[in-house]
Amino acid sequence: MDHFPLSLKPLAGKKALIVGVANDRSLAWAIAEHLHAAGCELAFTYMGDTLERRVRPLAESVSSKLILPMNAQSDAEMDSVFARVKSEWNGLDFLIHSIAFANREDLEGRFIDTNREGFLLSMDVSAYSLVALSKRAEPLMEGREAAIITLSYIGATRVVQNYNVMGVAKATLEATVRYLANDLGPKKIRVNAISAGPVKTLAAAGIRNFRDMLSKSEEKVPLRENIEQSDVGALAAFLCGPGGKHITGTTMMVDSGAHMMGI
Ligand code: 0WE
Repeated sequence: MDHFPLSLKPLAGKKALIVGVANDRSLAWAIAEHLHAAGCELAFTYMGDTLERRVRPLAESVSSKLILPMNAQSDAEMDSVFARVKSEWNGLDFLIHSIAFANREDLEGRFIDTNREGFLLSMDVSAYSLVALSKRAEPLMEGREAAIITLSYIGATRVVQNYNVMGVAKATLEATVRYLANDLGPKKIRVNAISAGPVKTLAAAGIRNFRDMLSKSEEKVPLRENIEQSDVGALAAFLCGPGGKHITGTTMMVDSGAHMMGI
């Protein structure tokens, strides 16, 4: 048995759509770099002109020819993205979903103060978008041993001060992963979440006391060091490769062991 086939580009010829790169610190970008290093061809989406200016040079640095606008709240824009992916690639192996949003005022104070609009906005962008994208990816992924990966956080299952409505949205996202994995399993499409420890990205910038949170967690976690973006990239590449073949419906923790500690 050839347990360790030698291949420098284990994902050569595979195609991935990456949703959620904001800049070179993004978890989605670390995943893109790892998939690119494994030989994968990449497509990217961005939301708005400001992010386009950040995403386009990054995408071009990995020879991406598909750089497309997409607001996660727009069905029509999602349709356009998948129409382009179909016409350019006629198939898709991997979908990376790395987007979330809550109103800034909903990421502090008491969760109980979340209003209907803020709650639904966070759910729509952070959780429903995975359903909407997976539905469109399904016909392109059939017969390819494809994989869908999303990003979560421990606030989904434990109360994290100030994470508030995002925690509820991430709980929904993790349950969404299980139901999608059940629906798509018969088509050999795997669906998993990566739950990452805190990292300094644009999404974390401006979160109150985030620096304190990082230094506190570094002192307390079993491995005594915070994660890096590349830890998430490496796990995503593993899940997309042969090691992930029978892994679906899970949330994998990349958090230096934080999740299993009491208090
Ligand atoms: O999921 C997240 C944050 C996602 C996020 C970030 C922002 C900042 C800007 C969602 N919506 C917004 N809206 C904005 O206006 N993380 C895992 C990072 C994060 O955010 C926190 C954390 C951690 C960790 C918020 C409170 C407490 C901890």
